Amino acid sequence: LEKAFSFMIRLRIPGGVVTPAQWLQLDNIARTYANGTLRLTTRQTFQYHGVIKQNLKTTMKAIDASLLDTIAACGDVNRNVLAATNPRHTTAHAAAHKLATDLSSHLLPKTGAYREIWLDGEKIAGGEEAENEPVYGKHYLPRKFKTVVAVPPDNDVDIYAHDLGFIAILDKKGAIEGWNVTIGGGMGMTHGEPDTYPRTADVLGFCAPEDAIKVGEAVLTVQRDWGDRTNRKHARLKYTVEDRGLDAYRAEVETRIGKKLGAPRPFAFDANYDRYGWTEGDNGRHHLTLFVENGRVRDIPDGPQLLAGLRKIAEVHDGEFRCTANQNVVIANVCSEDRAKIDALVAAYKLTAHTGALRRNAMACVSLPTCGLGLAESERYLPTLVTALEERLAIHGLAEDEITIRMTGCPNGCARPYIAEIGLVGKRPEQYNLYLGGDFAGKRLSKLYAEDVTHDGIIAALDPLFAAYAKKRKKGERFGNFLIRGKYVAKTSNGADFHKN
Ligand code: SRM
Ligand code: SF4
Repeated sequence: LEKAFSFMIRLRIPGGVVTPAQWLQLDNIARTYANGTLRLTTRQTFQYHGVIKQNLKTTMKAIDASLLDTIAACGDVNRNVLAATNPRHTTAHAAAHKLATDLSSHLLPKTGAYREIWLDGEKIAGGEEAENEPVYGKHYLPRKFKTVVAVPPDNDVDIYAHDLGFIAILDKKGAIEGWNVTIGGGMGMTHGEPDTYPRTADVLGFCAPEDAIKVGEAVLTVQRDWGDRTNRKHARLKYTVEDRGLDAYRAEVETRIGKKLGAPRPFAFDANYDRYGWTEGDNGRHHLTLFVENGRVRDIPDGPQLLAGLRKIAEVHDGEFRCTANQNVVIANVCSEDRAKIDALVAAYKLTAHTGALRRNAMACVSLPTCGLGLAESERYLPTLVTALEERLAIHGLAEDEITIRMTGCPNGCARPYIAEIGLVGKRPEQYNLYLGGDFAGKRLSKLYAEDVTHDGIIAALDPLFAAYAKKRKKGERFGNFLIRGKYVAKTSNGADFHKN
């Protein structure tokens, strides 16, 4: 008798946009083949958990029938490409989404193995030969590679956490003048191994719109050729930049594209959160951003009925759904006349229940029970911790203050904890390392503040800092910045000094 293996499946959805028809199909797959939940991830897509081995192929075919796929959602390739979601819906947002989908298609492995294995496709002769993989060659990349596209002032895609990024630079009319290109961000590290560290990306230069794909490909192929293939813990692009230097990397990219990059243009990010509630886009259509606690779309008795509610919305909605990189969902492109209908469903299914300021800015990775790498709870525990912290915040008059808090069950950093104002990283069951001093826009790395803390220890560590913040902050000063100014924690300039105190 074979063991009852169960699997996680991750979709590729560049820019995170799905139609209502696709949402209904995804919802149906969750209830038929997975554990009855849809999991929005920190990279604008969905995961299914609990798909048993005998249902794998049927599930993959159902995903294919919804015109979606899982190609390159995992592996040493360019992963799902993120695009700015916050639905101000300007022409720049449309351009960001287009660049994300174009990059995703251009950097997709060309192998026919996916169709052969999962969709009963014919074997394509020579399908995996190097000549058929013009970008990846025979050996693919040394490690995973992640790309995002941002539109300032929103940094909702957390551009500083990714291998490759494009920042929209706009002209006076709001059209895309070109892109600032970033390289060398990444979160993963290993406890007790200071040679591994998170790193925030650097700005490499500026490129014209027509060069963006070429530049993206060149950044990827330099990493393909220069990345460390002897040590997986040192194989991400962030270490290649540290080892070779930003100037050498830029020079090699310029050689490969046959021209110089421009000097970076000015830009400013003010937040990496999602702007909740209704917003109106340039085209007069409306967009509703809804909070989804830790991305888990499910029905909670007496709480939000996210799975049922979003299904009902999908049945009547004629715009689209947008997944955010903060594990939330936007009901996008709603005409004025339909807003009341959507609002009624949001109320009927309690979709905006339980959303205090700290919770709205909280993110947890999956961790236990499905993640084999989890050292401590994350998704199942963070809500309880947030409830306790919100009580303390309320006592200090900070209940409505936006502070980012992120938790992961291990140091791999799947919820990007090292660029949050409060970061908690699992060490062992019920014990976490507490990192502080990231900023609200996700630009600065945090620093280790307390080691091996339990639930009570976390509250005991944070409570006096909340009290001091309430009393001594300057007008408009964010929590992370306050902690640095007050010298409660040392500032981290970049990855190499992440572990230094
Ligand atoms: Fe992640 C591995 C979940 C975003 C860094 N990540 C994993 C695996 C597949 C565990 C494994 O390898 O066995 C986790 C599956 C758990 C489960 O049960 O579902 C997992 N990662 C996730 C998700 C679902 C977290 C979430 O709660 O949303 C995110 C899915 C993203 C997606 O849709 O593609 C997710 N992972 C991230 C991010 C954030 C990001 O990319 O913006 C990071 C940090 C950024 C980075 O890559 O530097 C991240 N995941 C890792 C790493 C460490 C990589 C490294 O360079 O050291 C691993 C482990 C590995 O690659 O060896 C990992
Ligand atoms: Fe798993 Fe660690 Fe990623 Fe959390 S951070 S999902 S525990 S690999």
